[in-house]
Amino acid sequence: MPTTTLQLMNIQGNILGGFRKDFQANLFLRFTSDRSGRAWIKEISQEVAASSSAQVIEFNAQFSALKAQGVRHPEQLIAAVWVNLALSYQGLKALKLKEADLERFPTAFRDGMAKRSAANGDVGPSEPEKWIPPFNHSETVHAVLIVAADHPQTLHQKVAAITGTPEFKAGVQVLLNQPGRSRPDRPGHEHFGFKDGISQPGVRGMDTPDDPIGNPDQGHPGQDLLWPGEFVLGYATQIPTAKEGVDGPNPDPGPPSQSGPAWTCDGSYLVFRRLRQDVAGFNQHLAELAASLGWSEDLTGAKLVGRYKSGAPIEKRKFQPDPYTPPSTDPGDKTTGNPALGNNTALNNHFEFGDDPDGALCPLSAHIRKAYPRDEFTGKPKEHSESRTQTRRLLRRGIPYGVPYDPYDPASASLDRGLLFFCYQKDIEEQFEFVQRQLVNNSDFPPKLDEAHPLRGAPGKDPIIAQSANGDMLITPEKKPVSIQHFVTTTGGEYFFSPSISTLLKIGDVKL
Ligand code: N7H
Repeated sequence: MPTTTLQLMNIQGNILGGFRKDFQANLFLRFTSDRSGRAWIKEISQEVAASSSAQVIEFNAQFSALKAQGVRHPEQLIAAVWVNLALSYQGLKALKLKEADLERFPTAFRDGMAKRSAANGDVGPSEPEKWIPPFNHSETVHAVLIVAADHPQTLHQKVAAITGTPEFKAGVQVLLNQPGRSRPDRPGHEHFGFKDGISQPGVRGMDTPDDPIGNPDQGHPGQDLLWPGEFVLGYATQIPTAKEGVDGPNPDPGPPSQSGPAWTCDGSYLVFRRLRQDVAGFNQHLAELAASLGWSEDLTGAKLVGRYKSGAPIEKRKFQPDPYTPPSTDPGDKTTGNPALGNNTALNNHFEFGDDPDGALCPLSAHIRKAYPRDEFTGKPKEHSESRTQTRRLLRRGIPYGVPYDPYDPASASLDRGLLFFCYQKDIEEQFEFVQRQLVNNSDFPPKLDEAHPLRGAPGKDPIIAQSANGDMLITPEKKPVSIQHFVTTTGGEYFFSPSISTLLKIGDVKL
């Protein structure tokens, strides 16, 4: 199998490494002028260069090694503060990059998120006019500076140092500082209570197979290794058609990813969405839904997401009896959220949906089945489904914002909390927008398989992130579709480009 050499020192660290810090400041910026904006970019490029994918990957490996040795708080032994920068199309324009170069960028990026809102499903309570400033058109966002640290003090110090320089003061205005922080009460879980950050695409040249001889095309079991060009420009991509004789996605390298001018190499498109979560509403709805179905709340939640709150995939539940939870009335349900399974990288991603074509275990429209359908039938010809799906993947880098919901505090329900959703990809239209439009918000996805597997109606929209007020979900083939209410609202967002470190330096030096 051909390998690939990634220019990790030139690729920003949140793209391939992923910051994975508990505290993150997200500064949405406006450049005062092209000259002073570039002067500041020259200055901040040094910080970004010290937060490359090479450094972040190495740090994360050390951190994981300490954890594996039983160190409970590795952040008390090793620490790092990371800084990355991404620019919007309006930002590139404000910096007065060459017009001919700017015109080469794809339409989705040039439009920006607000202009694409109707097709992305951001309507009603999620429409851009209702977003918080500056995303509601009150100001034009030129850039997002992401600063991430293990401790709040080090984060504040770094942000103060960055925003205190003469170059920053002259060149940049902070439109919004949106803090993100992992849940202190349940680290690694998002506000509805589910473990997040479990499944990510494997990247060839970065992730290595657990079993190089027996299973060379997967990192951890079930984690398909993809060509890095799906996420970073300038590298081999996935081939969207099956390879004869190969069960699974086509393992061969496709043509290198290209987008925009030549200087986009080693860069990546970044989608940011500020998603508000109504946790009290979700909890109440879950309780009512569970009562009406005669299931436990744990099982009902798992049916909506595709994983239990512990992270255990519902596709595996028949193999994992859980002695602590009484069995529900669901036929075949012997288990539930076994935490050991949720944390076990040999098991927690090792499943497909093809063996569950009617959604008897995992509903066809469960969140993780919609957002990454694995070997699901996605349309004819059937044999290409899995290879096609691998061209729609996202490197997710989300972090919660706001304090966790406290059911004993009446004032807690109305507080603003949710997820700062970040994801990197080679093509916004073919990846994030495709997932959002053709999968999440499409009640007919996945399509009818064949006459042997007739669906009793449409699978329904994604029960977690579809923005409509409510909708029907085929929660199990044995029952009628159930009415689902939605509790996630878009309150802001933008499309950015995260350039290579050498490109940032060139922008700073006015060489582009
Ligand atoms: Fe989702 N949730 O808590 O229910 N997500 N997500 N997501 N999501 C995932 O596997 C959640 C959002 C994807 O590879 C898990 O890491 C919430 C958007 C994808 O099997 C959980 C919000 C988009 C995956 C959640 C939210 C996606 C995924 C399981 C918003 C894209 C990987 C943990 C508030 C448009 C699927 C894990 C795979 C997993 C939740 C947003 C996409 C628990 C609450 C906007 C691709």
